[in-house]
Amino acid sequence: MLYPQLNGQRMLTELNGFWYFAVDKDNNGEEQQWQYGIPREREIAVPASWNEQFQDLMYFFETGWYETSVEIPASYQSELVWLRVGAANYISKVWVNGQYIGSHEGAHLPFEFEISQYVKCGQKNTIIVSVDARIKSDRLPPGDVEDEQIIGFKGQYPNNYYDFFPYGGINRPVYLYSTAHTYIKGIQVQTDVREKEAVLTYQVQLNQAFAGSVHVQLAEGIADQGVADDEGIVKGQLTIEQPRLWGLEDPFLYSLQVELLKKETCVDSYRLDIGIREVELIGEQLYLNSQPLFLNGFGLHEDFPVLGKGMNHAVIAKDMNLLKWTGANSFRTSHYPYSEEFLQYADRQGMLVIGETPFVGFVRSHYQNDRIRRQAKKVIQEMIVRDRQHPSIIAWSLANEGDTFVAEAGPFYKELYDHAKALDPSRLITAVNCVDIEEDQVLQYFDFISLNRYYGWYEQAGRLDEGCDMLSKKLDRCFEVFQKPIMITEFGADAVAGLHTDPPEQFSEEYQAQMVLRQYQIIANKPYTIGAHIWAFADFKTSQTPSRVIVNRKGLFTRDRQPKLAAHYIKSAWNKHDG
Ligand code: BDP
Repeated sequence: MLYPQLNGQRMLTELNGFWYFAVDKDNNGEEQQWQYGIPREREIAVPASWNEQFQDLMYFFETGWYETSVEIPASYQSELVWLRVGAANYISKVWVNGQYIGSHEGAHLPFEFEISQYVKCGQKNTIIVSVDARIKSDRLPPGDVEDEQIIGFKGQYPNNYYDFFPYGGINRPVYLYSTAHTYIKGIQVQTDVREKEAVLTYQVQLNQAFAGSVHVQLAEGIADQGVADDEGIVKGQLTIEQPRLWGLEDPFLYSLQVELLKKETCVDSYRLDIGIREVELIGEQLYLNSQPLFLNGFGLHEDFPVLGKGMNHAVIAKDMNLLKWTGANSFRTSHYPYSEEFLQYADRQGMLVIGETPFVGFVRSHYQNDRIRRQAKKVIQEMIVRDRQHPSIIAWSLANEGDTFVAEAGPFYKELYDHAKALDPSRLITAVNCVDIEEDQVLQYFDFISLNRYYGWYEQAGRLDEGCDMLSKKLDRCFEVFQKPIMITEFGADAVAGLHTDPPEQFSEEYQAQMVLRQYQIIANKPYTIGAHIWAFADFKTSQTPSRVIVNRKGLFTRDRQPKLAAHYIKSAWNKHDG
C-alpha cells in the first residue's frame, strides 16, 4: 500500500487533531446506533493512544469510538476519494455518513477504503471509527494467554502477555486523499548491483487496465515507458551507470517518478524514494555494499509519555538523533512494525532496520490455531508489501521469543518463513529465540540466529563475571550447533536513573553500564556474530507487575530520553575511531 502523497495529480488532507471520543465499555455501541453519531463525551487527540490523555482511560481496554466531520473540497468530486488510517489498535470499523465502509484487524499496519460513493463533496461528512482494543489470546501480539510456560507475564495488569503496555486507539495519522479513477496502486522495485552499474527491475500495479502509457523515470536520462497489461501491470528495467549507492555515511535516495499518461495528459503520478544497496551474508559475515558490517544498536519501542504509541515526528527525530549520538547503526522494530514515518526517516538518515512482526510470546495453542496462522500470514503480507521498498530495512524478524521448544513451533514457523521469503526473496529472515538452543525447534529454518540473553540479570543475577562467562560459552555452543551467523538481539539490565552503588549492584546505573559494555565486547569479539543490540534504547511503559516499576528500566535512556551512565559507556565503545 502506497503512503499518501500530495502531488500534481493527488490531493491530500490530514484528519489529525481533536476527534470526539466515547467509551463503549460493554462493546455494544453498534446496538446503540453509535455508527450514526457517538455520544460526544469528550475530545481526544489523533494520532495518539487514548490511555494517557485522560486518567480514567489509562486502563480502558474495550472499544473506543471516534467521530470527526470534514468538509470535503468540491475539487474531489471528479476523483476517487480515499480514507486511510496509519494504524489503530486493534480491530477498527469505519462508517462514513452512517454507511458501513469496512473493518481492519491488526494494531500496527495501515488500512484504507475507497469512499467516493459515500461522500458528499463540497459538504460536511461525518467519519466514525470504532477501535476495539480488547486483550485476547488470538490477537497479535496475544494477551490473556492460558497455557503460558516460560515468559512469566501471566497475572500482570492489564493481562497482556508481553512486556509493553497495550495502548489503545488511533495511533498513527489519518488521511483523506484523492486519486484518478485509474491510479497507481503499488510500485515494486528490485535493485541488482553489478560491477559498474545497477539494474533496477520495476513492476507498477494499476487498479485496472489503462489505455495510455506508463512513464517511469529515475533521473535525467534514466527512464522507461511501457503499456499496462489487462491486469494493469507494467514491468520493465532501468540501468544506472555508476550508481550512487545508499549507505550509512551517504544514505542517498533516488526518486522514482511514475506517471500515467493519456495522450499528453498526466492522469496520476507517484514519487517513490528508493535506495540502491546490497546486503549479503557471506560465510559468517554481514556485508553492506561489499563492506563488512557489524550491527551496533538497540531494540526500541514506540513509546513516549502522554502519546503512548502515538506517532510523533519530534519523538522520531529525537530517537534518531540519540541513536546516532551513541554511534548505533541499526535497530530492531521490537516488537511490531513501526510507523511509516519512522522508516522513511531511517531511509533518509542512513540507519539499518530489522523489521519485526507482532508475533510475541507464542505458545502451543497459538501454533495449533488456524485463525492465528492465517492472521499471522496476513500481517506478514501487509508488512512486507508496505515496507519492502525501504533501503533501511535489511532483514525481517518473524518472532520475538515464545515457546519454541514445543514440536508444533517448527512447522508453524517454517510455514511463516516460506511465506515471507516468497514475498521478499531479497531480504534475510530471522526469528528471535529465548529458549535453550538444545531444545529449540525453529532456528534451523532461518537465515541467521537471533538470541535474547540475560545472563547476569535474570540468570546469574547480580553476578556479572558469571553472567559474562555464561554468555561466552552459550554463544560458542550455539554456533557449534547451528553453524550460522548469530545476532544478539537483546541483552541488558534495568537501571533506575540516579541510583548508584559501589560495588555495582542490580538496578544501579553502574551495574547496567558495566554489564552492557562487557557483554557487548564479548559478543563483538566472536568471529561468527553479526550484531549486538542492547535492550533497550529507552525505558518504556509496561503493565503492572512486581518486577516492573511503572516502566521497564532497561533503557540506556530514560523514558523522557535522558542518558544513563551506560549510554555514555556505549557511546565511547561505538565511536572508538573518534579517538
Ligand atoms: C525479553 C523481551 C522483551 C522484554 C525483555 C525484558 O523480548 O520484550 O522487555 O525481555 O525482560 O524477554 O526486559
